[in-house]
Amino acid sequence: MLRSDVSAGPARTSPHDHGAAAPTATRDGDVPSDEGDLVRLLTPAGTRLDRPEHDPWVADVDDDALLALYEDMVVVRRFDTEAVALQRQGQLGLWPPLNGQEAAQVGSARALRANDFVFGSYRENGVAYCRGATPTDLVRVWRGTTQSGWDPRDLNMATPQIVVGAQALHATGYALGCRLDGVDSAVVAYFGDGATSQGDVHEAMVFAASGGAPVVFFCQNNQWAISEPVDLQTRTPIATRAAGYGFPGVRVDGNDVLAVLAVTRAALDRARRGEGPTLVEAVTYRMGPHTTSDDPTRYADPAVREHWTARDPVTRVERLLRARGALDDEGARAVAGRADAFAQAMRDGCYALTPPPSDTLFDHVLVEPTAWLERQRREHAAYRAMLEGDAS
Ligand SMILES: Cc1ncc(C[n+]2csc(CCOP(=O)(O)OP(=O)(O)O)c2C)c(N)n1
Ligand SMILES: [Mg+2]
Repeated sequence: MLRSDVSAGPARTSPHDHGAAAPTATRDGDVPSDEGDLVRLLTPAGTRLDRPEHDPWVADVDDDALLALYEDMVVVRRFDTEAVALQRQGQLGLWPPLNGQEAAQVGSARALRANDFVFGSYRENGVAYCRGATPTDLVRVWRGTTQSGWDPRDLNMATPQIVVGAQALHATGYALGCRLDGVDSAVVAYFGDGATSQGDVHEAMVFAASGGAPVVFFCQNNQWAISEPVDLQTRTPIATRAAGYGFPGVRVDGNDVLAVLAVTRAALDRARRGEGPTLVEAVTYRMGPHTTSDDPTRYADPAVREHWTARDPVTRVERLLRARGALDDEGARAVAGRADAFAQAMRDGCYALTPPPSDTLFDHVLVEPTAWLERQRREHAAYRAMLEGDAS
């Protein structure tokens, strides 16, 4: 059972007592097909479960559609690995890995329509990929050559938010605007378990409930806020908090792409029907560091990581596809080849990004220049000239 299943449970007893109990293998060595109150449609062994309440939401997902979800996850994992390598090689300043969270991101993002709008944190690069970000879009900000990686209007997705939880407010505001405009768009706010401790997220939920905003609050509970475990931050499952705001909350196996797709589609549909927000808690695990600046070996228990390795989001879909005869070695190699090509394009695009002139920093601060800003621009130019004079 997941630790955050325990409502009002006791405080953590050791720094390693977090995230998951010891794995309980079944006789055939599989992990349990059911875990607590999680919505799950696909077991870690790749067995499709019958869940009459949720099945209709994914009734259209045939083998081809499942293959597409599998390929999305393989590509996302592959470019995430490439970005980490680029950072280690000094080509990116920082990267927030999403390893382990592929199903949560792909399943939810593929539930969206083109005219829906997404507000994410810094970790939603898998979502950005599904929204149509190019390989280069994904690294622009992390290389530090621009202040935003893409034009939000092109992807209907805001650029990464670093201020933890702030995007929940932006999402609620945008969703209230959609309602006032009478348009058929819904909004998703992505944030982490740690962000639910922020006042911004609370305020966003209060306003969304009051205004019946067509917004889905999608919490990826990856069990960590940097090195802070989730069970320090909440004594109840995060999804149960929704009841206090007066809208539904659902806990889903965040490593099950089908279940995530189903519950997100249902929540978006509810939003579009004018019935207001839903909180989705996708229970997953951050398999890597918080960012490339972090060292989780100082605080994360390797046994817990093993527990989650047995619940890998990509492996279970691959198992189902192979069992159905929809994927063989040759097919898997072809998918891996396309993932490699995307990663190579990301690397090539990264190398081609050159720093802009440093005084462009001042260009987008305010729409109309002010004397104060112009003075700073002049001072900066003088400083640069002094450095260049020193160098010659
Ligand atoms: C308002 C604010 N406080 C603190 C930070 C520093 N910070 C960056 S990420 C992070 C943890 C967020 O954890 P969570 O919401 O679970 O998201 P995850 O990183 O796990 O995806 C913190 C505390 C910040 N960026 N913004
Ligand atoms: Mg987290």
